[in-house]
Amino acid sequence: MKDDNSKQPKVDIPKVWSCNEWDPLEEVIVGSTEGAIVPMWDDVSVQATTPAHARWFFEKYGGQPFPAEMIEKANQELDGLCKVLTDLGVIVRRPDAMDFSNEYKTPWWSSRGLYSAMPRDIFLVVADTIIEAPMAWRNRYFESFAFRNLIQEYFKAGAKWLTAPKSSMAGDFYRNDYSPEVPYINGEKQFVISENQIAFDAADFVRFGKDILVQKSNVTNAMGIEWVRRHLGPEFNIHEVEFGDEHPMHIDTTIVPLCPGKLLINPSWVKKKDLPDLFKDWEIIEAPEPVMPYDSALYFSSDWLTMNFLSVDDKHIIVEENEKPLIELLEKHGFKTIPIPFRNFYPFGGSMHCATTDIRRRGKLEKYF
Ligand code: ABU
Repeated sequence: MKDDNSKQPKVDIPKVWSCNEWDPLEEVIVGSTEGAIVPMWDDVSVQATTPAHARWFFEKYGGQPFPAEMIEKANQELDGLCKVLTDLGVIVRRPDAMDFSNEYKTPWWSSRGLYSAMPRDIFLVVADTIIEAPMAWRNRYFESFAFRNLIQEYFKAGAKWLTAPKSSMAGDFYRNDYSPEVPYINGEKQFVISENQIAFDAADFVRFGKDILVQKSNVTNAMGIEWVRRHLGPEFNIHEVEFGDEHPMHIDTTIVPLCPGKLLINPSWVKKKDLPDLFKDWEIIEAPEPVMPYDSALYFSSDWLTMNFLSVDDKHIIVEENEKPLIELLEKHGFKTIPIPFRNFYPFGGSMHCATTDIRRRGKLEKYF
């Protein structure tokens, strides 16, 4: 995969440095749908967060490549995102090509891979540290290797690199008694993964400088959160939050910080009164209903990908061009939007936030609460 490494970073901050979602973006990894493989429907971890309306897609294509036309259209949109970022002066890096159709075996199970489309799920950059998540889907066990050359390059340039212990993902890691139809038992949210081994995806964390919010989900458990907390140490406060998403997997369609003091919330899952006290002095902005109908090609996600945009800095936000109500709302609140087509990427399970991971944002590690 070609990337643009021709521009050299300004050197007065580390090569890898990102503390929040809104500081000026200087370098970013953008994923790829090249070689993407459709998961099997009978995979319980996939079923737990997959909309029932998408079952036909997994039954038809499970274990096979995504249809070529879907891959091509999504990759065109990714290339468009890369061009917009490059034109804004952001250095864009891309993963290596990897054959996700190869079946691999561990002592407990076998699987094919998924894709390298969503680096946000794998890598959490906290200041100068890249945290590589252990993941919780078998088809994502080796996904980080598509990014390995990049991460090694960043390591050689001085970044810290923590890789969390991977779960065996053996049968007892998943809960046989879990049913997506029963999201709560006695008021307690249920998840398909157990607590018997460490698990988290990076996209269940959202960074506000020295405070980081995280949710338990169908890919992130309490042990995983504790692992991150201990490794980041006392300089950081890791706040566990829970909202109304019945099948949570990744927090970046639930709450999205826009800049210090402004938080966008998904009103169908987050009630203002349920936000942690941390936000008592923040302006809370409710996102408008998504434009894309939920019965369409959203195979892997909720319809709230509308909120899964990418901030270039605290005033400029790259958004999906069809999300007119969101664009209007953001502009009303003083942000400049940069609309681009990204609808064809949605069926892979995310939008621009998922499709990227920050490598460098120019700013300081601060407290915002
Ligand atoms: N990977 C982000 C998807 C979150 C959601 O389904 O809303």
